[in-house]
Amino acid sequence: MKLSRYFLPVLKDISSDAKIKSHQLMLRIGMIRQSSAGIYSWLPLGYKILKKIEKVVREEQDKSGAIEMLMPTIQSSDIWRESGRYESYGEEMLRFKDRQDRELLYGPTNEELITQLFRDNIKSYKSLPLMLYHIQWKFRDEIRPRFGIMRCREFLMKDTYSFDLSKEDAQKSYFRMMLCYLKTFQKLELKAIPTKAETGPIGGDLSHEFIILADTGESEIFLDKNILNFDPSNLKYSENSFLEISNHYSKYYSATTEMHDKDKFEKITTKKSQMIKKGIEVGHIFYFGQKYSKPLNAIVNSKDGKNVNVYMGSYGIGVSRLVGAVIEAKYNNNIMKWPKSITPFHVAIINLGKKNDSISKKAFKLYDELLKNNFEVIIDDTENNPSNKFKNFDLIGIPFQIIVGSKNKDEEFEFKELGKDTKVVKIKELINILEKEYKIVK
Ligand code: P5A
Repeated sequence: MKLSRYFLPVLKDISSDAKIKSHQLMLRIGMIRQSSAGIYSWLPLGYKILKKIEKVVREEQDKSGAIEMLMPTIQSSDIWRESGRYESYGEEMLRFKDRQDRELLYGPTNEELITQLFRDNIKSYKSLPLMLYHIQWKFRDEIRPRFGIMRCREFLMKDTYSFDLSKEDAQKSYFRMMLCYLKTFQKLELKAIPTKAETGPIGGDLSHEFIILADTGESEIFLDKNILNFDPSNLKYSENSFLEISNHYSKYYSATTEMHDKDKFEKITTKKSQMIKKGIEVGHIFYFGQKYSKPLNAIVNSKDGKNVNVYMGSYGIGVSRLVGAVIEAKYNNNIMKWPKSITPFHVAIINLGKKNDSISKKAFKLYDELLKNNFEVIIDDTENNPSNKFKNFDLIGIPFQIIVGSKNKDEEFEFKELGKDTKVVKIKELINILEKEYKIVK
């Protein structure tokens, strides 16, 4: 991509409404623009990152055994009346009528719709266990949308729904998804802590929020430091792993403010291991048993011929919120560095030459060579002054930069990984380094 042909409106001044660094950066480097309160357009750079996060989330879902589908954004009020949530969901639900005077709503979540699909299509225990997910826009008429895409009204969510024949099986599904989430956030270079949480309007009696520690977070959490020592990377999707996770997260304390039990906290943690931190909720999982399958009549025939209301759970990841959460975690001292799994481009070429001079030609030759090797490359071919170019690319956050100027010999380039020292390399070495760095995502 040539920067001169891209749509990357960089701002010098941003509105004072942007209070946290992710909101400020996303406006500054032209990732998003607000179209009305809590509703955003995703410009090319922001959209590219959003899509890459979606891809990481999807890959891990698929590996866990969940199956992708797509439900609509608009739902009928009928099933919400059946579940009893049409009234109780309150003002956060955007309701409207079509030309036939039918009551519709813009889905804030999909428990009802998926339960209806299940009820109408699955009759036997032989189809269980089943996990279905989709990645779809949601609308919640938040009373106070704020912090850009972190708490907005229209947002992208990945929501999974599990169906099991018994409570025990449903709890295995719950921990299967917990493992999947731990692996997903690890791929995004984030440390997310499963924290006991309230179930709110989704309901049920078991729930964890996944919290990323960040001073700008809206949630307060109380935890035992030891909870952080858990590495999910080598765990397979097996009952042993589910047990290991369940043991670890019930052994060490973590709770949101609403669930915090001061006496228990003092009793089972030591002064040295106690932490009280702010964090961002990037995911939330729920086990709610038969809460929806009973009113909506989602019944399967069991092996011994009995009718059983299916046991369910639902599991959400704020895909669009994650873009902001990654920035909160990675952006410091005017330098952003995207995790390699989601960087919008693999490498940036900062061309310090003028139009068609020998430096520019050298930069474009390198650009062509990198494209030929399947890298996603952006080249700064604008007439901006060099210090502006450097400043912008430190904000845009592509992990690797190649600077093409007059300093180096013909076949050599200045190469640097953000936050590290510059080195001089030849093109072959450059390609080798990048290939090694991106072997997972290429
Ligand atoms: C779980 C999946 C649910 O809706 N139903 C289906 C369950 N859970 S939740 O906690 O309410 O939302 C899941 C995740 O979505 C993100 N999120 C938001 N992101 C941006 N703006 C919002 N207004 C917003 N509301 C929720 C969060 O990451 C949350 O964990």
